[in-house]
Amino acid sequence: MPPDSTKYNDVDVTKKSMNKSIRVAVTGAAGNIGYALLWRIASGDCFGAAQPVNLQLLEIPPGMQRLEGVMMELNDSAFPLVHGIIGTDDPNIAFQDADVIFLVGSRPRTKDMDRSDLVAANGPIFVGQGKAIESVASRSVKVITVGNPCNTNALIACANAPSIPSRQFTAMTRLDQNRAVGQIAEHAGVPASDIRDVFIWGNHANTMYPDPRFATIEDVPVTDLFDIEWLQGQFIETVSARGKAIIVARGASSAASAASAAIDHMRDWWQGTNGRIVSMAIPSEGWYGVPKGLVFSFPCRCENGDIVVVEDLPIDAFAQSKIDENIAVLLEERDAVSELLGS
Ligand code: NAX
Repeated sequence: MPPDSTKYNDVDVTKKSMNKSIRVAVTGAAGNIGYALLWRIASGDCFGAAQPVNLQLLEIPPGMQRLEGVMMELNDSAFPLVHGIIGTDDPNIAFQDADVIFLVGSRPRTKDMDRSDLVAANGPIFVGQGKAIESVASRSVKVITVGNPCNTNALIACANAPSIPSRQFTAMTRLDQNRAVGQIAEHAGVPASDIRDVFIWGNHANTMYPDPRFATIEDVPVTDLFDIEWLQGQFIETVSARGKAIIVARGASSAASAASAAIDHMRDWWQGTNGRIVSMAIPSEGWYGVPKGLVFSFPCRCENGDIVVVEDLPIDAFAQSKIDENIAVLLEERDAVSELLGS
């Protein structure tokens, strides 16, 4: 091994081959998703084994003591790729020069809340955080919104950061995509790695449409393998109700799988998808008839740090009805938060 190299916790740390450290901000860092997410970022799963990170962690004041504990544990993990950690309750400090921001922190939905309560409770958080992004983040920042209702929260953050290009704001539907892949893999008795090009249209909500029409298992179309009744019935129902089923089974909402999906989303955006189609909710530019600006999950590919919507897929009557249903729900959510979208 060269003299400036060392192997530590199974990562080869060769200083000469390392990139310059990037600043990665995570909000809600002391929450359940944060607890799973931070270790995956720190180990190199997201940005690669040659990419050091400075972690900039945001909590609200009641979460600061828990955050201190999380930071102690991160320190105790002695990750070679972690070049610094700060914890703060001020978004202007957490987002300072951030290259990547994971917007996770927000209130999870409780039994007594319906979707409009959730929009009302969490929307204002993303006004303040959008403004902080506008003021202090890197101009090329990549933002993923996980906190629910994530599509509309991304819209609010984006609207409050007018000088950052809107294509740098995304919301996460990757957990829904991964759930769809998991269902197909289980149904076919194959590993998830054999399946490609399943993706989600629309909103991260129970109206989402997991589209299996272009999916393949080892190059065989999924539509040749499974009957249409299952693909348009139980498959969609299971994927869209999966979050609730996890809460019933575990007594708590999905956290490890959500963190894993956030890593998949950002890793693909950062490192590319190598031709695969993935789901990302991004501000529409009118693709597939989705009104401009609405943060909507589309089939995407990533290359050179950019997200490109796959624009030429045929839409049948069933898919169109699902897309229309999601447009209607997202327009309603947009109307409900209109006063949070700035001028
Ligand atoms: P937790 O309640 O465990 O953690 C949330 C953390 O955010 C808490 O530590 C809280 O103090 C902090 N927080 C609240 N407001 C904040 C603010 N203004 N700034 C910074 N931090 C703040 O929830 P967790 O299970 O981690 O879930 C986080 C969010 O992800 C929820 O909104 C949840 O609904 C959402 N999810 C989104 C998913 C998706 O696929 N898009 C799936 C999983 C999850 O349900």
